[in-house]
Amino acid sequence: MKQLSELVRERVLILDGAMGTMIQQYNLTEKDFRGERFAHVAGQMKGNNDLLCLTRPDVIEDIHRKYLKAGADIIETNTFSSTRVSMADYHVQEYVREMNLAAVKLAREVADEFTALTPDKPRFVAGSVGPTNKTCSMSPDVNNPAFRALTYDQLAADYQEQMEALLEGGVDALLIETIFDTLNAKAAVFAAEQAMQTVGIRVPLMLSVTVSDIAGRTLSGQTLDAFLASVQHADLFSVGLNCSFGARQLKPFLERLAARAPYYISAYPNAGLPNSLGKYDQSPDDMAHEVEEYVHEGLVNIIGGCCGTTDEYIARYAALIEGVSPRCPAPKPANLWLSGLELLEVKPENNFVNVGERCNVAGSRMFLRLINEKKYDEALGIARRQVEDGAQIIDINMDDGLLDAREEMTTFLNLIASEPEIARVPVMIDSSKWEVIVAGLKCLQGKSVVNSISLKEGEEKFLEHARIIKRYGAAVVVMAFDEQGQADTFERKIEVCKRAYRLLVDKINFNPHDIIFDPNVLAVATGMDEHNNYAVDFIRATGWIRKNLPGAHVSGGVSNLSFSFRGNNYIREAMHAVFLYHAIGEGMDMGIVNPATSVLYTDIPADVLERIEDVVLNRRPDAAERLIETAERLKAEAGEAKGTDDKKTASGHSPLAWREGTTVEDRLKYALTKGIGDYLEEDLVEALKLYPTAVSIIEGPLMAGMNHVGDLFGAGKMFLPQVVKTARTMKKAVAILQPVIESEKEKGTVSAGKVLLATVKGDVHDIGKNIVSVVMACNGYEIIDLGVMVPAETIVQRAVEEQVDMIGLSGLITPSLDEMVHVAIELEKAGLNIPLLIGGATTSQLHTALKIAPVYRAPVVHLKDASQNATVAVKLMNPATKEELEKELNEQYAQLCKKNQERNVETVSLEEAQKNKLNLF
Ligand code: THG
Repeated sequence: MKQLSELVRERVLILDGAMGTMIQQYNLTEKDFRGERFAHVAGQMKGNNDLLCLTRPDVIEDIHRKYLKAGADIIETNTFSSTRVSMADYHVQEYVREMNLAAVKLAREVADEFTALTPDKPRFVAGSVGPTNKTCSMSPDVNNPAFRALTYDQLAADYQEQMEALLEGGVDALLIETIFDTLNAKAAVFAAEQAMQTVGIRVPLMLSVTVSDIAGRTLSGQTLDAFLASVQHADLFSVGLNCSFGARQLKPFLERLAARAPYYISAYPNAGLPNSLGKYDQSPDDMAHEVEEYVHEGLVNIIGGCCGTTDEYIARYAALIEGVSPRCPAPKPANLWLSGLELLEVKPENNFVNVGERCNVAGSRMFLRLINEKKYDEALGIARRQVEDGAQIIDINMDDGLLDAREEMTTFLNLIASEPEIARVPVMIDSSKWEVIVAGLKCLQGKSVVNSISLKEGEEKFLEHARIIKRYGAAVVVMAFDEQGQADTFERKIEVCKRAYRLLVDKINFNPHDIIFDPNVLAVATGMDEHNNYAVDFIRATGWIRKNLPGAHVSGGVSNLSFSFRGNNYIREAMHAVFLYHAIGEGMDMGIVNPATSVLYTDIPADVLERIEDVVLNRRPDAAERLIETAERLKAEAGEAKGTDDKKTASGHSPLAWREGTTVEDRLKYALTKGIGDYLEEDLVEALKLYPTAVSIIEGPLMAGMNHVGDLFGAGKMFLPQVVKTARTMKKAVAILQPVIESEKEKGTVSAGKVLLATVKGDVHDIGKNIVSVVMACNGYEIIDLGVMVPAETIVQRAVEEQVDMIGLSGLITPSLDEMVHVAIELEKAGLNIPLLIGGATTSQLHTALKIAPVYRAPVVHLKDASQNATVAVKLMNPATKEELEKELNEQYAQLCKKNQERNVETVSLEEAQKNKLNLF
């Protein structure tokens, strides 16, 4: 029988369609989901599709059979959420192993049955592994962006448990799908390797990403190029895209992926975009028509369907692939790929990559002080400034005797993850402590650089560490140290680097492009003759490495060179410029530097240049003395003139154009959009003089800023982490205004209110709701978050007890729409008149108008995305604006109902789907 890896070279393969859409057709009840066995488990079980493998195996088997009949070559196990962490929502986490085993058995038996009928068309089973219900890269806690609901280790352990069962059960491939956070995906890839090793079976590994905005980024903010760099270490069979949008809208992103990915490409889009009632109503023929373009343009190797697709859709595919030769994977990258939220490709032609050195407790007194005092905002400012100044990577070092380096590294990297302007670039994890490096690797969704490893403790330790780095998917700086110590001559440097290279490449198959040699930049002009040739030896070794160790890069800590000239920044910077000029000429393509340096090689006066080159190139024995002389002369001349550093604030934002000659409204809007908190205090003090109350500042300029953010987001010009960051800035602004609001309250002025939030019964998706909670809390509302799967009775009861001002209902899946209607009916029955906010991917204004608003007397507002909540809430809190809003809503709803009678189904535009994005999860 042919293997998957053979067949994929012969033709385009067909994957099955959605499991959830099919299950819905069986109209199963709570009882079906529970069976006898889970009759007494608390909470609701309806919606726990994976449990059906145990309670209604006949249904799942039937679905598999339908997809195989429709022509699927590969069917997926019904295990998308069969991990401990996801199943804990239903209190059945103890059964995950059994669920996975049962799921494979069901799929395996039907697939084998079909293979036996047509042995020339073998059928395969892919173990479905979803993203889980938690994200490793974002904090669900408003007050603590460094917090994580789930750690890499917990997640990897849960994945491993699931994957071991899938492998033991006999899957032909593992499909890690609907990836929205690359750190989750990296934990899954890590777990897959562990599981395959433990079980002793290797199967092809398939990844499938879901993009969540029209700019083609993942929910955690990465571009697809950056994603590819992040998973480059994995031995992948295929990558692809699923869910997100319909086939047409997904195509540009698929093209992007197919152009770069050296793997087979899969695509399984939704059946178009959801309509206003949350249904996918693209017809099988329409969808097939769009997927046909993928096939005929040679974009794909594997096609299938996601939300809204059924066996009818898949049945159309066989005709599409006939006679079409499959796509060949793109060539393997011949450059170093690194990533933060964006890709950094280190190519020969872009000659030099700046690594910012300033986030180093050993290399910056200011940074050390800030970390010691836990002033993380300001410490982040140093990182942000470096990126603004042109750093393409930032080095982070927390090695200090009095710090818990591991904890500080974790905290700082988690904080960076919520700062999109910083997280844009890759991180270099700088530590001499191995456990700090590993802790760092577990925090980063991008492909980072480990700084560093060396042969100083021998080959075994060196290779052990390199293997682990490879498994976590990072590049590595190798210092030219060995058992004898630091290599300080040309001969020693090349000997050590050559040995390290051969070990890495030959013994453990380390990607040569991922190796960055550091032949040791050591201080010159120290007064010791043995040190005079250090720079020359470094530069020569650089040339040798670049010629003789193909693929490898050369970097170094440039500022070390000038330690003898501490206190004279101009001479130091000029020395660095001279050193880099010569080293880059020999092929040094990275360097740890102060990116704010302003001295250019060509600007150094001839006389000074000559003396510096005498030192750097070791051209005369008295070079050091002569340079010291020059340094002293320059210092005397410069007098009090100090370094350039003082002009900027610690946070890294120069007091720039945006603050000058602009109105306070403009400045507040700018600060909110960019997420800059530094000047809020002074701007708000100014605003308080112009506005009657603190609340009116929130409602006015601050809300205008938030609305602007909403617009930019809707237009695909901002992505989620940026929005979350602006919400945090809003929180800061509200916190500054809080004391004033309190005093206004005493005087009887209205303030923010109390909001109850809940994901409705039957639904466990809460990322969108949590974002709403962050945004509202940032706007000064008191949030009572009831969590997920909340029954209507609980919502009514708590709303009464807590005397809330409004209730927000969230849901992702289609059945939640009905549940929301149910909640509204219960609120009505209880005689309540508390406004209702409706949000979530499948919700729509039309559904709200047709189904929810009519059953409840209070205003029911549909919100397209989280950024709207605060604006609407403000209106609801003020009786006058509330009345206005109610009138507006009534008119809008009446119109919608009328229009709907005329034209039954209305499909949302891509822009609208995009606006829904915040509620996608
Ligand atoms: N190779 C590799 N990694 C490294 C180094 C290296 N990491 C650390 C270091 N060396 C590179 N980073 C710095 C950072 C700051 C300085 C030097 C190297 C520096 N700082 C000022 C000083 O000490 O005078 C401090 C200034 C201040 O306190 O603000 O020079 O070689 N792989």
